[in-house]
Amino acid sequence: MKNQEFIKNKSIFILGLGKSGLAAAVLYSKLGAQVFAHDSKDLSGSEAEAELLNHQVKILSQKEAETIMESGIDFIVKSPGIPYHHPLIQQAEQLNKKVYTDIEIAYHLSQAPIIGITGTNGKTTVTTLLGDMLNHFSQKAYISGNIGIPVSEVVPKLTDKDSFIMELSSFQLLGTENFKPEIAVITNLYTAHLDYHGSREDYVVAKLKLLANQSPTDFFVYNADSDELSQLARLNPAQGIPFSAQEILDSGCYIKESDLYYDEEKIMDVEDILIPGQHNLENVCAAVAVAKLLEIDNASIIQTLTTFSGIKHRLQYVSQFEERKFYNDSKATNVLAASQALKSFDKPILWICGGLDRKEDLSSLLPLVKDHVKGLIACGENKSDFIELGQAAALPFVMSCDNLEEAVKSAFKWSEEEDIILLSPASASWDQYENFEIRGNAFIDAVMKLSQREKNEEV
Ligand code: UMA
Repeated sequence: MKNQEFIKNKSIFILGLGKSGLAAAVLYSKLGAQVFAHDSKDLSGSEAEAELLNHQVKILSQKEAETIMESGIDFIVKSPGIPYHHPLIQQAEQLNKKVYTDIEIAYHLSQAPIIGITGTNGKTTVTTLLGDMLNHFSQKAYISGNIGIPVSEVVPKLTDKDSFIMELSSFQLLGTENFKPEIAVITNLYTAHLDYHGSREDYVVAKLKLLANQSPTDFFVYNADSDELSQLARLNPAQGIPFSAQEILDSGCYIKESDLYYDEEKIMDVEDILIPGQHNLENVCAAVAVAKLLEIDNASIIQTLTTFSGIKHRLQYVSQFEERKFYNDSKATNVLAASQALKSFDKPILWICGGLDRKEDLSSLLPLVKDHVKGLIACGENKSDFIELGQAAALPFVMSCDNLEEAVKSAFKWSEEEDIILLSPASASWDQYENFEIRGNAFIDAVMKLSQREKNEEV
């Protein structure tokens, strides 16, 4: 690790001891800092407490934390989700102490160049695709950040031959000062996290900290379908690399006549890309643009795009059986997410839907159901609302089920070759499952059972 003097012999206060705070406290302590930490949760007897004590981290109460803040803390590293109106942050700011997030420190320490990926949607997919492409190319890629792997766990492993791929949230970016990625990626900019940022303007300001320190030797990979991002690319000193899933571009990554291109070169047929949906084409273009900048060969790019079946539970390809494709979109816990899924296929869908009854208005789904769905199988607490929706769309097959195993069996019975069998509940899972992951796994199990049973019957 470079610049270790940034940490050594410093007094650092860590606010929040979730995944990222815990990893940061341990790392800074190993690098010779005196580390104080506070969490509003009582950690007594936990594994986290044992690990912190093992690394000489002092866990403080709120009162003790207020006192220590007055007496010689060099800077604060806070968990990304803790708001700036937190009393200890307010106190730190009054005392003119710097308040960082872990990515600022990781930037100072990293031997490897940073690829920073943000955006409202798609950042996890782009991060994962890119990591996979780099790994196929036999270069070591380390993915980290908002994807669930704290940057402080990864930074000690890096050499200058590696790539440090970070998925970055607006919360993380807000706590940066000198942070600078060699390659910055913004997938898109909508509106999110208003409860934290207060306004779209402030949310965008946080996201754009990604570009704040870039210079002409750096790169900015941006979605050219967004006027806002295209304008930013003109203003940013870094070299702009556009991508588009809608327009043919003069350079960068784009789709032309059903083929995926980078600059003048055809990379592959879009048809061979495994993850479905227009939104995923955008993610693919973003990842390919970065891959080409890193000089990853086309074979590695193609290998990823023909085998990567999606982030688990987000329009995840499960399997193909008797010419039907099965997709698990259990993460679609609301109407908007399910409508994206329905739009993603140009083949008829047998749609398994329903879950916790939040009295959501389903009417915006009606045109999509009419255009894309051939059969609707509703499970869960709100199944009667989905049945009504299926009837309003005059679908030939509409039925309710008690569980996913039954639903998968019925969907298969009604399906024909080339059809899509999709779980996209448009509802939360808590009526029948502990969380959406367990629901998605139940769907995958049901698909596996079905294919096994049908195969046994054939024998
Ligand atoms: N806490 C306090 N005081 C408070 C509030 C919270 O002490 O007033 C404590 C909590 O008790 C908790 C800790 O602070 O122990 C914060 O835990 P956390 O779960 O919020 O954070 P981490 O476990 O460190 O996880 C963070 C990211 N969480 C958030 O940004 C909210 C994770 O992103 C990230 O994967 C992880 O670091 C590793 O880098 C998650 C996320 O939800 C997936 N991100 C948001 C999103 O994707 O929309 C931005």
